[in-house]
Amino acid sequence: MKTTSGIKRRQFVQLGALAAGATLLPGRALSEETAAPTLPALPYAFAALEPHIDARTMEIHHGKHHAAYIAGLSAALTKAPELAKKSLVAVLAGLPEVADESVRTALRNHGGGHWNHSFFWKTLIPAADSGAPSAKLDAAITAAFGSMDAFKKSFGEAAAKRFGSGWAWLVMEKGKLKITSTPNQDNPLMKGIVPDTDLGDPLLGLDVWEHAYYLHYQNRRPDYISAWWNIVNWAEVSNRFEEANAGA
Ligand code: MN3
Repeated sequence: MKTTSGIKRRQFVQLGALAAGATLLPGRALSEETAAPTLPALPYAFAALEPHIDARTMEIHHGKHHAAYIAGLSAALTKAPELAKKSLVAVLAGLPEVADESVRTALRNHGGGHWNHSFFWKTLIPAADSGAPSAKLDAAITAAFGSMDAFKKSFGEAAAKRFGSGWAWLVMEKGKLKITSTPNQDNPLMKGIVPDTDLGDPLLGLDVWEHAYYLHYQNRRPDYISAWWNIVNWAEVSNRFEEANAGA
């Protein structure tokens, strides 16, 4: 398979009418042009991730929460039309340069929310198709964390320890894998917003906002985290690893 750099690939998440692609799932084919970001379709049915994530949670998470980030991002872009010409990744990486604080905050929260959720939907797949990491990714995880089990334990701890709302991430930075965690809708692309030590190419991200699990798991976040491993799309994560390697 022909590989592309991580940067090139992430540029598929485009923001505005002048960008050729208004479809917003990373890597999705470009098909239509719109003036504002739109909600990407889920690549599976709401019920497809059961019993690990229930259909109602998916329906609300995608149709209400993700939609709200898109509405907020669209509203922010009307106040910063020059940014609508850029890729979302470029906007997120350039947040400190946005002078207007209310626009910057809206882009951080809603632009981050849109990117994170587009990434999250593609990170998931019905359990029967979850698969396994590629041999190269498996070897890199073992080299970095000792074993796959040790990696899952550390990642799960990062997700469980995140106080309040946020995300746990596996990222690649300068050829090295690391586990990070960010609050709210921040992510490892937000240079100048999150600590430099938390930056990198995201390979895997877990949403630990209560809206992601509360209907089914209530306060049992650790149960959600351990169930979530059953529906990780390892082929997608392995592709991201290849692309991050190619772009490193
Ligand atoms: Mn969410």
